[in-house]
Amino acid sequence: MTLAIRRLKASDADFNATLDQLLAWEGVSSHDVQQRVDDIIQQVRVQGDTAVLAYTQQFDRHPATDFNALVVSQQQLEAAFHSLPQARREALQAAADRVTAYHEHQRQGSWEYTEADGTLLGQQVVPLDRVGVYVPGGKAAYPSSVLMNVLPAKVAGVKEIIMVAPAPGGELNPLVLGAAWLCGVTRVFAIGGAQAVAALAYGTESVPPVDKIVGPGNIYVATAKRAVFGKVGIDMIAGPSEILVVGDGQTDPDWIAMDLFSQAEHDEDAQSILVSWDAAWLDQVEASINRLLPEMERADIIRTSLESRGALIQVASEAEALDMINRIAPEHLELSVADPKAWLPGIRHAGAIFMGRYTAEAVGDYCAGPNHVLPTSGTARFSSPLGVYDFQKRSSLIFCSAEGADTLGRIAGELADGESLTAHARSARYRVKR
Ligand code: HSO
Ligand code: ZN
Repeated sequence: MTLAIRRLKASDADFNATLDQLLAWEGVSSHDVQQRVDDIIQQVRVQGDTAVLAYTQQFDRHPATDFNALVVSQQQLEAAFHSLPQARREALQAAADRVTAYHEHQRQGSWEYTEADGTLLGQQVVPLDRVGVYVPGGKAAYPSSVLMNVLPAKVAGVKEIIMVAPAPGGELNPLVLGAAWLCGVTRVFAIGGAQAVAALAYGTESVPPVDKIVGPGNIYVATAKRAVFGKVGIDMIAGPSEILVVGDGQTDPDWIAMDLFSQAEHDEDAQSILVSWDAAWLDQVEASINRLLPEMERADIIRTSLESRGALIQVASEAEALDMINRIAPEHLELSVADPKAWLPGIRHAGAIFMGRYTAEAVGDYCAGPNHVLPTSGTARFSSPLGVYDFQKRSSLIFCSAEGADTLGRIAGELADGESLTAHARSARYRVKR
């Protein structure tokens, strides 16, 4: 059965409306989900471990009868790591080293400068104290995501990293545990869902409260993260995975078909779009898609994703392709063209840019080095990949010399008078030389 992926032409009269519809993604949760999540959070706040255990028994069918059975020890993590085949362990290690090396470039330092009168101004950068990392269960239990969420926090200097991961039926994924051990996660709890997010945000007898929660999750987790935001920081609310490939028609169509599959196989709502000004090549890629699809383990997911949210778009020119990039603001952009560097000055919105024919987006998911937690659903217009800066924060530094206090005291006093804030004015003027 051939796959019915959309073929669109940017010159078609209804193209803009069709594209808008295709890109629309409603990540908002229903009123019903919100109420259940609020209820779970409330129960966890009041009853702590008892509530978390009860929900874990109910939702994850976890056999634990005591909260202690949900605590995963360092010995278990280490054993999980060593239970992996050697090649897998080495690949995890190589990926971890590369991700760490990349993120070390992101570390921001403190800075200061001194004005002529001796007044010093600056910024002191410190890591967050304690961070919670959510790792989903089931279909989306990715060890690579453990690396991508934990390692930037490590590089930032976060001392305590608390990981939560649901264990359906009591089963945890050994690759996830092994990755946690490799990254040096401080503590792991086999809990998930809104109850785990609530436990991390408010703390329980066993789970220490964290300062920020990162990591992807289902609608309950996303809704819970939104609900606890303010009490703790959160990273982002991630939508389904997306890839936009722009091709000049010179790359092997099989490679491109597989790149489109690679994100489509994440889930039915994932989005894979190909743009080119070479119509004959689009036909070839479509033929590759149809030939290769039956070979995929997740053929059904890929089919649904490509048919419901995928597209092959023919544009008139490179300039039109560039417009398309900035309009879509994709999570992943693959520039399968001869001179990808020449495109960079024009690209305003993209989470990660994969440059050239040899750069498969999939290597970025695992081991190139940059983070695979990226802005989705057009949020690349205003946000950036997860990074070390998400685990650092800044304090402003102000030191007034006696002379500086005089200069600044006069200015502040005048402005405070304008706001009728007498104490402000006087506080500043006390330090003004008489
Ligand atoms: N492409 C996903 C990350 C991932 N891929 C994990 C494979 N494993 C993020 O958009
Ligand atoms: Zn992926």
